[in-house]
Amino acid sequence: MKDKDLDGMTFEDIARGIESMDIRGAAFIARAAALAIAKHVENFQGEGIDQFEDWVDKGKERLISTRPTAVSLENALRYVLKPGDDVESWKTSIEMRADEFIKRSHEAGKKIAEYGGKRIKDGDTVLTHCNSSLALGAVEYAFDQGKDVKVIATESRPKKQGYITVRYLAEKDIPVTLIVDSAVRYMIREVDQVYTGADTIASNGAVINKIGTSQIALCANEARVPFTVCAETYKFSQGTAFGELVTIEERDPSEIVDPADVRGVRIRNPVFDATPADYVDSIITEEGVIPPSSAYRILKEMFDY
Ligand code: RI2
Repeated sequence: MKDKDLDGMTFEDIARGIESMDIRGAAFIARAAALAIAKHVENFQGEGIDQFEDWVDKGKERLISTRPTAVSLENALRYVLKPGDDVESWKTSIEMRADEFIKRSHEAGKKIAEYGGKRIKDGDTVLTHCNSSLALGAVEYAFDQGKDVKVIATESRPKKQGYITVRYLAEKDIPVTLIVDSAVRYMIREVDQVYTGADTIASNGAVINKIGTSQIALCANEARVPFTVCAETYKFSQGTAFGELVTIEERDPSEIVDPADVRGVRIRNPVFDATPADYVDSIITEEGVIPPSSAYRILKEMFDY
C-alpha cells in the first residue's frame, strides 16, 4: 500500500490497516498516523476544549495501540498534536502539522537515500533484511548513480516482507538474490555492506528492528562487514533516555504456523529485536551520518532538554 492509497480511508480504516500490517514500515505508519489523527479531528462533533482534548486523546490512544514498538508513530503524533489555545486554532494547527510531518518525512527519506547511496561503492553487494523503504532508497540512489550494486535480501519470516523487497528491486532491474533468514552467516562472505531500516533507536544507540536483525549484525561483525542503519530522527526514542524500555511486539502465533499442525506446542512470535550499538557502524539520518553513540545528542537537540 502507498501513501496515496490512504486518502480515501477513514481514521478507523487506517488504524486497522496499521494493526493488520496492510500499512507497514516504520516511516509509512508514522505518516499514516499523522494523516489519521487529522481525519479524526475533522470528525469532532463535541463542544469546548475539554471535549476536544478527550476526543484527541481517544484517537491518539487508538493509534498508539496499533503497533507498540515503532516510536515513529508516537513521535509523529507528538509533533502533530502540539496543543492549541482553543478548539478552532488547535484543529487548524493539527491539520497543518500533519501535512508538515508528512512532507518532512518524505524529504528526510530523500536525504537518507542520498547519504546512504553515496556510501555504497561501485561493485558492492548489499544485504538487506525485511523491507525498509529507507535502506532500499539508498540502494536505489547508488544504482541510479550508475554503480554496479547487487542485493542479497532475506525472506524475513514470518511475514516475509523480503518478498516486497525482491519484487521492488527486480522491477527496477537491480540484481537481487532472495535467501532464507538462516542463510545469512553462510552468505555473509559475499556481502560488502549490510543496510537495514529501524523501528526505534534507543538513547544508547541500540537499534530496534525486525526480528533477526541482531543475528545479522552478529554475523556482519564476525565477518568484519559494515552494518549500517537508515533511520529518520523521528525514530529516536526520547523515553529510553529516561529509563523507559522499548516494547517488543509479539504477534499472533498463527503468523508462524497453524497451531492445529503442532498441537501441544507453545509458539512465540516476537517481531522485533534489539541490536546493541557495538554492532552498528553507522546510523544514516536526515541530519547526517552518525555513530550510534550520538543518539543521545540527536534526542537532546530534538527535545531540547
Ligand atoms: P522503514 C518494518 O517493520 C521493518 O522492521 C523495517 O526495517 C522498519 O519497519 C523500518 O521500515 P514492519 O512494519 O521505515 O515490517 O525504513 O513490522 O520503511
